Amino acid sequence: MRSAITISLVPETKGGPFVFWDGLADGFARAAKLGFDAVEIFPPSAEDLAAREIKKLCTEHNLKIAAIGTGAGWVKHKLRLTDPDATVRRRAQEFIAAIVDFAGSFGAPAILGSMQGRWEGGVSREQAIAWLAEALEQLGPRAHAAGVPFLYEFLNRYETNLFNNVAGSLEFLQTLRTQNVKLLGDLFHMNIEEADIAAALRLAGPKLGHVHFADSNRRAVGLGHTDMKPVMAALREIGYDGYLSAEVLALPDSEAAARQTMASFRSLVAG
Ligand code: LER
Ligand code: MN
Repeated sequence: MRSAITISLVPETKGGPFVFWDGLADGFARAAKLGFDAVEIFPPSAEDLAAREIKKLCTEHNLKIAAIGTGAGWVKHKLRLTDPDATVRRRAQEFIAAIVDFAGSFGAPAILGSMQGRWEGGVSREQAIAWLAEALEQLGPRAHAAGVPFLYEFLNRYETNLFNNVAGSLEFLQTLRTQNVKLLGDLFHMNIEEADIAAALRLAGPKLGHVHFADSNRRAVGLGHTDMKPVMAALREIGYDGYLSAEVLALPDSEAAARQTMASFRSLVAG
């Protein structure tokens, strides 16, 4: 398993669960100094990312891109894959596709989290799920062309009413033709929704594509009450060899959250 840490380039998400906030050069330098393997980037859009600058930073700091998030499509642009308006759904899919392509060129997957939206108002659950499936049937193969999976992140009940746990998400993925959508298990959401996080990870098995490494309270691992021993045992048991990517609050500050994450990563992965 490899370590990663988040950099948000979206001022509108200030106070959200990202560690570094002061631009790519700053985030890369600080991640490298603490010994992380990779960074996960949360950009305003694909167009706001400069491939050359990122290539240079990856080389200079010997860091990989773990994944790129699409959440700004919702937070900043109010785009959701399950919006009742067909134009909004189409723009949402294009927004994500551009990030899939950009991330793919770095050998990294894109993440669908909050842009999945929710079913509500005149949109039935069946309809919302059908729209989500339709989008994933495009995005999965698109990511496959770059040799990476597309990551579907189930969220806790306060953030979506589509899928909140591994069991429901897996059942949904099994209805898709594409086999290239993998699950992102965010340990914060899982702490809220799963009866047993370790059992849920075992159930996900080879379908687990990425992990958001966060404690019960969205702080760095070690600063909440999630029992990480069984979680790590489950990840080892399923042969998970992806990233543990810190999507956590910058508390008490970015540097301390990053250091705490690295200390936890080292003791849990080596232990
Ligand atoms: C996205 O990765 C996520 O976990 C959301 O809870 C952030 O709003
Ligand atoms: Mn997450």
